[in-house]
Amino acid sequence: MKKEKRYLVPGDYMADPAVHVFNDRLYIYPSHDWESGIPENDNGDHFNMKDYHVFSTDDPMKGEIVDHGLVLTTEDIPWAGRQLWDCDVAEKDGKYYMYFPLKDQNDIFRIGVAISDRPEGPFIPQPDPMHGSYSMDPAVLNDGDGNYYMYFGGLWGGQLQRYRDNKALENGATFPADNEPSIPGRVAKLSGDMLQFAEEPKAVVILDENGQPLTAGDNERRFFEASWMHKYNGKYYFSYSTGDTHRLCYAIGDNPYGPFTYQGVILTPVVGWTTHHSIVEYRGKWYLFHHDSVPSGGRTWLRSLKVCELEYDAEGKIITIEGLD
Ligand code: FUB
Repeated sequence: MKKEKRYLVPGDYMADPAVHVFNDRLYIYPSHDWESGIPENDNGDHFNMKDYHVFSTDDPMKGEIVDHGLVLTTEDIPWAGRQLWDCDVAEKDGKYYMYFPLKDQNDIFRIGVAISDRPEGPFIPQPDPMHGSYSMDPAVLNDGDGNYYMYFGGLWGGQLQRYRDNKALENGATFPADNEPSIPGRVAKLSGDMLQFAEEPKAVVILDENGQPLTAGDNERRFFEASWMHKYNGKYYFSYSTGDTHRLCYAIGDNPYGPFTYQGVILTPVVGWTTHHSIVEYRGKWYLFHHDSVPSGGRTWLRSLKVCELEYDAEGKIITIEGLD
């Protein structure tokens, strides 16, 4: 379906938008791309981000997009190595918790937490990453019953293939055969103080139409990175990027842990290698926030934030949006 779309921050390169409604206002938490000169490779070294800005608006399609400035940089984080990738923010009891992936000084992705009294930051980081955290792309669901769940993980440069049963593999990394179940994303309930996992992370299993887990060879549908969770009509919609096939897809479940049954494509491939998103309801409308590399002339590491409305059909299926529009 052809949609009206808007670039949100034309003056800078921002990617990986996590968007939430706090105090009746939309807050946008993106990655901040820049030209670091690092050559492009499959490990994602060219995504060499080092800080975050926060943006907000009361009308994503037409309103002013307020830049709240720098809210966290790698210089503030005691355990920082490199690469501040996709973050997310959750509110609890008037405090705002930013979850950010960052490589430590051994070049291993961990997930850190930074805290603010305000949704626009600045955010003060905890001295250490979350215990037992690994890989990247954290997305947090506030389930509305006092429980918060973090979804995370990503393949290739995201390092998820280096772990099984929440432990680092001794041989480094293993990918399943094409006919074996794909490597799943992970989900874990957060502790009451929002600073740690309250449990061992579990697999986010996505089933096909026959109730079988999607296989590693099914790269048009299997999970790669960029988890997001939203609820619609009481169902849990887990959405994600398929990475090397460049789609945003989704699967529906009855509870935060799943399993989830594959449903279809939210966004067809955009200009650029990565695709990443969030889905949020605001003042009675649903929106898809994502990025592409059109304004940078296709440079995959210089991405720009975009928004358009998102619609469901009568059965609750998301109507597919064209990425190249
Ligand atoms: O921005 C760096 C990485 O690219 C993100 O963590 C992935 O989801 C992809 O968008």
